[in-house]
Amino acid sequence: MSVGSSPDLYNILNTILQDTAPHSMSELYNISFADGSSSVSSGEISLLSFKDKTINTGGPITYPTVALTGNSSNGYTVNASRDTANAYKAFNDNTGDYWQIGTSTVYNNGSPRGIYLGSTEKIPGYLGEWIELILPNQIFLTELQIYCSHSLFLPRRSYTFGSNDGIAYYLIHDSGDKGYLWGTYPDYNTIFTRTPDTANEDPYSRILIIAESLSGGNVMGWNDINIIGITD
Ligand SMILES: [Ca+2]
Repeated sequence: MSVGSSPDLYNILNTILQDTAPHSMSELYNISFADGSSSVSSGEISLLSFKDKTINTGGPITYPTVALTGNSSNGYTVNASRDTANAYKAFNDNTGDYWQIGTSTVYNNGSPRGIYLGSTEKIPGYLGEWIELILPNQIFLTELQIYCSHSLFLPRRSYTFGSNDGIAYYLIHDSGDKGYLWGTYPDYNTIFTRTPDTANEDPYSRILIIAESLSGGNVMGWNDINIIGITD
């Protein structure tokens, strides 16, 4: 649905109520606020939660917009190169658990620290373990954040691809080498920000992250990933 400039939730709800077309509660999942927060959860609407907030229409939205409870959850699907049973834990909004991207036999914990020892190569020419989020809608990626419990586990160099069919992948961003032990922990770290050229690039419903290198560690986890984007 389209809304006017600087709408508040009451206007949106009024629009829905007065519109003869059926509306799904899931439409409300995509509402984010200018202060960075977002709502709604589980189809429940709390008018209080929208009080005094400005709806950020057309602004960046953090995906998934709901905490995933499985690899196929709420219209989202998570795929990963390993530890597949726990892949969704990178998208469950719980920083107390994680998807295990590797161990010291996958990414070196000796010298040189964090280089990839495996042979996984989902995209020809890009070795490294990977995780992919399939969204229910297409987005133009604007930012990628990863929460790790130690800087060792953050990707040192990563490649982020977009796809709409799981077959053809397009490189969206090459982080370059961010250096040994970059970032803060335990915390969300911004892998990159970018300004999409929406007139000339395609939005994607699949976002794939390949980690070419980390900084090291014995058991490396990615506790939470925020995929941030705009829809138009
Ligand atoms: Ca988690």
